[in-house]
Amino acid sequence: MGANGVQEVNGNSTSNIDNGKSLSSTAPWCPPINIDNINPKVLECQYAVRGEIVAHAERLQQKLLQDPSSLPFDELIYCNIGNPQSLGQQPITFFREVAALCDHPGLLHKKEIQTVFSSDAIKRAESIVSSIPGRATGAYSHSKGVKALRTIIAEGIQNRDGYSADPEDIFLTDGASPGVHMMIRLMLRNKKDGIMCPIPQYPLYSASIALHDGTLVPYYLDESKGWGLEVSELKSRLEAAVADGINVRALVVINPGNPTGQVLSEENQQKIVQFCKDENLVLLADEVYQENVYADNKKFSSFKKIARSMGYTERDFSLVSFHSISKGFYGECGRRGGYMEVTGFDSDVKNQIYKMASVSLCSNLSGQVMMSLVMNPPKDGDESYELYSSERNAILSSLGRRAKMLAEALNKLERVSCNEAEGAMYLFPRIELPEGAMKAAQAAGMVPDTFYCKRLLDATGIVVVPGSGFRQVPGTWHFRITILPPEEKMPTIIAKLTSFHESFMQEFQG
Ligand code: DCS
Repeated sequence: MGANGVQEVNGNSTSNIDNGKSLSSTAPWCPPINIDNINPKVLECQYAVRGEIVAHAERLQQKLLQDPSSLPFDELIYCNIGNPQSLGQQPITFFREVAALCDHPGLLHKKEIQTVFSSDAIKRAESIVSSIPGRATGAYSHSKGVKALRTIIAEGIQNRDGYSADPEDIFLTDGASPGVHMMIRLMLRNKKDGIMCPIPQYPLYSASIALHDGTLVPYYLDESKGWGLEVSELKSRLEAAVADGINVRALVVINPGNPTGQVLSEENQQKIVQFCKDENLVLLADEVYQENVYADNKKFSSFKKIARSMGYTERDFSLVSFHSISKGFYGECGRRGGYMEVTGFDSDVKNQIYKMASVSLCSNLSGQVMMSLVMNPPKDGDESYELYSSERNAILSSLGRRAKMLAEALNKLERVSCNEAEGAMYLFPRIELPEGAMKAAQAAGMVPDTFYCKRLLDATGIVVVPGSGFRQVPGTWHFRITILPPEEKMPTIIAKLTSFHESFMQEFQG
């Protein structure tokens, strides 16, 4: 008998019939893997952006399909995830022209393309295709990504920051997420190793730390100061973790912030760099929203630029910066492209990172191509430049207007306060839930902000994520809503949200 009690049965063929019954029917099959014996770290890991509210939304979607009049709304509005094109955002023409030609290079020999594609897209595609070994986006590449594309990206970083970047430090990834996982996996040896993360945070970090069996060392962003990041808070949280016997190895900073939308000032960034330098921590700079800045008085500066401007170099400061094709004004998140720039690590550690990347062979080539386009868009004077910049500006200015409109509406709601989104794609309003709602949530066995979000979904079809999924100051309640629905739909969404909120408050405040 095998350990799981079924191997002898499996060893016999099902034609082994006893009194007309197969042997396998006598002992019910018990799958070797079940919920009680899978890796407990998988159970521990949570990812609210696709959590229970979204699962409920999917059920409602099915219900609507079967009977469109069964619910008090006629469509689901997915404001739970930063997925711009799923909500109607159009891709950037130049990027798609180059992508199409790279994926079907046979077109490059056809005269007709000159009437359909812009000349600079054709030229760019030809140059990219000829730099890819085998001219094939269907082939594996070097595990760090195609060298010529990494070189373009390094030049893009250099142009952005004014400091040099080395293509050998660039690892192309399927979105920023695999890069984050790789670095966390590299640094965490056991539960005693910790990584400092902002609270609220994007749950990729808490999930990855849980999966890799480390400890999340929280530091809190200050909601009353526009989700400010205070170095005094970093210091006291680090000291507390060290006193608990944790080896803190790295600090994560998300700038612009998700879910909080703040854009750090250069002065603040300098203090963060100095803190990491003094405490000998790796700085993990999540900069996927670097193009999404809306506040007039704010601008994005990369941590690489800040560290270099302070005189820190490859030899005395460890910094990993993450970027992605998923956000910005391009929103190509389904294509999965990203990079991490790994600086200030010994070459033997970099070789280990390369080995880890090699285990997955390479990131997808279409994502690599797109990442190179994001870091090297059309320039003034190129045929596509005018269209490119008008598409880019239209998307970014509309996102800015939507962020403002939604924040204003949220701030008008009773017991709700909301910081503006200086950048990124979300608002994270705080709700003071009345005692009655807290009790009703408890009776329903739900976390209070999940209860609010579920009621909102049931009443309006608007899908948002409870603040508890991002963690928050205990006793405070929030939700995260994207600013991505089309601008013309915003007034309807705001009206639905407002009327739901009023009736919710009426129901529970009495
Ligand atoms: N870092 C941050 C801060 C993010 O918000 C996201 C995605 C990622 C990394 C990873 O994205 P990619 O792997 O696609 O590059 N944001 C998720 C979110 O909060 N909504 O949509 C996805």
